[in-house]
Amino acid sequence: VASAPARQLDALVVGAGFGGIHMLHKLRNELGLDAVALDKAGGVGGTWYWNKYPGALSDSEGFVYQYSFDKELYKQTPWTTKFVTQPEILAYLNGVVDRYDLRDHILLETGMTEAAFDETSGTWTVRTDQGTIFQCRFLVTGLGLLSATNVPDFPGMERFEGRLVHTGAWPEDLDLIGKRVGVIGNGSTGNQVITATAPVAAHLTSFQRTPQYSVPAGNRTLPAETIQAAHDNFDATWDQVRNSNVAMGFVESTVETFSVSAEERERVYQRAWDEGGGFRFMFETFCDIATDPAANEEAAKFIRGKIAEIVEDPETRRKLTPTDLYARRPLCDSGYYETFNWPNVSLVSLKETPITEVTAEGIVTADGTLHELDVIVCATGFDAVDGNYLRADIQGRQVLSLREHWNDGPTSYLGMATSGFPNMFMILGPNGPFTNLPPSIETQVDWIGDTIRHVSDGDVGWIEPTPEAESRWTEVCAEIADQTLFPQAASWIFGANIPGKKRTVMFYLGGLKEYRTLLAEESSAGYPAFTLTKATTLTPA
Ligand code: FAD
Ligand code: NA7
Repeated sequence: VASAPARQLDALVVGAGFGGIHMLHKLRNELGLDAVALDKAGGVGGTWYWNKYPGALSDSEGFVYQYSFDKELYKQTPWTTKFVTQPEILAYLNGVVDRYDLRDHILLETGMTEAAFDETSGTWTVRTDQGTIFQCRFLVTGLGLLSATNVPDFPGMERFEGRLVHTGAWPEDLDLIGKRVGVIGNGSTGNQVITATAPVAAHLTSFQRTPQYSVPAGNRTLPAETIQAAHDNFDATWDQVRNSNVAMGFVESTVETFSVSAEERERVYQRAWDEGGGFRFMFETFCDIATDPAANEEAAKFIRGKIAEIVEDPETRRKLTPTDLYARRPLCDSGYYETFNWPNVSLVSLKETPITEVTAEGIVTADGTLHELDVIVCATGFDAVDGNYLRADIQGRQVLSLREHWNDGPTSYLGMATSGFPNMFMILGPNGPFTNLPPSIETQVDWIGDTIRHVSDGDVGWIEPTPEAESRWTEVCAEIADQTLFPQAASWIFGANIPGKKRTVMFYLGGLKEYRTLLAEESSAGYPAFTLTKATTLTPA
């Protein structure tokens, strides 16, 4: 079969979430380039298109979980609560797409299957699962860092006669009212699904592998004055966000846990517990919870005490109480521990009784119990950061495949570019910042836009980081991570949640402020860590 002719573009954006949408706007409306975006999803919105499970809510506060590049857009955002629900965020992103006339330039239900760089023409050729081909100078990937679903592989799963779903690919027709629901996983997502489903399900069984520390979200309708203040203080708010570490819209603590009395510590933890928010609890209370084991244990003890107060049944309480470090992404909830006091909710500790098989009727655990179910919800997380990159066939210069290049774990320079893959820019690629993500996405989109302009305007054909710069960045990320407790906890932040995946550093934990400084230094110095190949050496496509 003869293939269709390639569509010529200046730039192709893959992914239409927060990252891809902003990038497409930048390329088309600010740089005036001929650019198109594609997404394998049936709608725009990325994470917020896919995760339509009950209870899906941001864990960044709404006033900073949005774009800041357009003050007028910000003023129009109609959110009234502290955290924002999935339908609200999805509606917001659809509104952004329409506001900047992007919809006609986004191809949905179109997945990138292959991308290959041709050194002679200096262009990327991208093939899709729809048989379409694109040829472009710049390839920007916003494939999502929590997007490639991790579906467990228990014996007999194919025999289950009820519905088996993953939260990250939630079917819109699924109704959990009156059903016997089993939820595997109790991370950020599992915690939300469990809490939202218990009130409507006939019975809910939580299959828990590792107990989690969680604090209240404290989600509530905000007073009109608070919302007005966010609009009035737009510049100051975003200035603070960009000059902070986790970019969550609060001032991170500089107070050490043991520099204050035990009574003061209790008061500070309690205030954060009452205010709500996982990131506030971990970073606004004291500065050393994520770095000092003793400080970490002190905060953990406070949460364990709360679990002891909340959960009535001693056996359930024991199973729900974590004993290890408080060093995963900090969770918050809308009544998670309280849910286990409900008569229609039960908890199975998989550490004590692992799942042995799935049958037509439900899940069987090692004690021989058959948990009869109508629906199995896999809230089992994602093959984070590089998952979607490895699912596509991406070839750089000299037929180097990204899979080979990342054989020892995903790497990049500045979280956005990787050597051997010229003019390819990743939004939220490996070793990018670990923050509230929209401000990091905007930082990267601005930098990528400036870099593409630099390459387009000059006599440069392509740009790619040197292998030395990439290795150095990987080392920097590992060194910073090692100063924290995060690598010691098994979580997706270090690739520890996927069976067989190598445990590597996948984030720059140096904070957004420092990250922005490094990016500005790189571009203002004329990209010293990159190789710039002259356009004159290229043959026109
Ligand atoms: P995504 O929104 O993941 O979009 C990536 C898109 O790329 C997807 O639509 C996918 O279909 C598409 N894609 C991937 N591969 C291909 C391919 N080969 N071809 C075509 N299309 C492809 N972050 C926060 O900062 N705060 C929060 O409160 C928060 N809450 C979250 C809650 C949930 C349930 C989840 C899963 C994530 C949450 N995140 C949160 C992280 C969230 O992913 C980011 O905030 C942000 O939405 C990422 O945007 P993105 O555009 O980079 O990626
Ligand atoms: P997470 O945080 O990776 O949580 C996944 C959960 O699923 C966690 O409780 C895991 O247990 C559990 N899990 C994973 N695989 C299995 C198997 N095979 N058997 C039993 N249990 C399993 O993903 P989330 O979707 O909750 O959150 C990801 C991010 O998205 C989150 O940080 C937010 O930013 C949004 P474990 O703890 O590994 O023992």
